[in-house]
Amino acid sequence: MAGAVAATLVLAAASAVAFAAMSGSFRGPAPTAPRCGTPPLAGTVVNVTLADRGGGMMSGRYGPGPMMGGPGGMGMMGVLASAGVVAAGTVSLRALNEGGRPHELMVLPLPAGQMVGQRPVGGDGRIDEAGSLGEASRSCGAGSGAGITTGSTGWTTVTLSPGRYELVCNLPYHYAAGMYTELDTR
Ligand SMILES: [Cu+2]
Repeated sequence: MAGAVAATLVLAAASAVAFAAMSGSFRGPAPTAPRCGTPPLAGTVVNVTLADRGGGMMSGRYGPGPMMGGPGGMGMMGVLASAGVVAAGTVSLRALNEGGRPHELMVLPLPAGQMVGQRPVGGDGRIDEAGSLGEASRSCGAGSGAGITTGSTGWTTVTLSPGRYELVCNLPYHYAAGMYTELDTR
């Protein structure tokens, strides 16, 4: 009798796990997320996707980020740009958050000889923003704000001289979780 009870419990636990896995695969942007159009943007427009596992967009195409981030297990996150090299000058970045939590997009110069993802992460989980050329962190708006919410878009227009740049999300522990990519200008 005890054996039958134990077997039932094991079955119940197994189906709970299966259900959790199924629910996870259907989790996407919240229905209430603001979908916003963007105005005409100046210069070369680069579309950037901000992603995390919560949005169901996890895949290998989000670059070399580690599987696990900082404290709390932030999981895999990524920044995907529609172009790797664009003409120097006026560049507009249009950032769509396809993840399940808020993100932002910041443009930092990439020093010669340095690869993306190599910036030291401080005790607060963030990298040094000194030298930032601009950021998109406002939902349905330009410039800086409180973060781009799930399903929403933010944008910014910057002037980039020929060189290498790193596009990052600097919300706590997001950089360490893989939220960076390179954009070069010529
Ligand atoms: Cu982020």
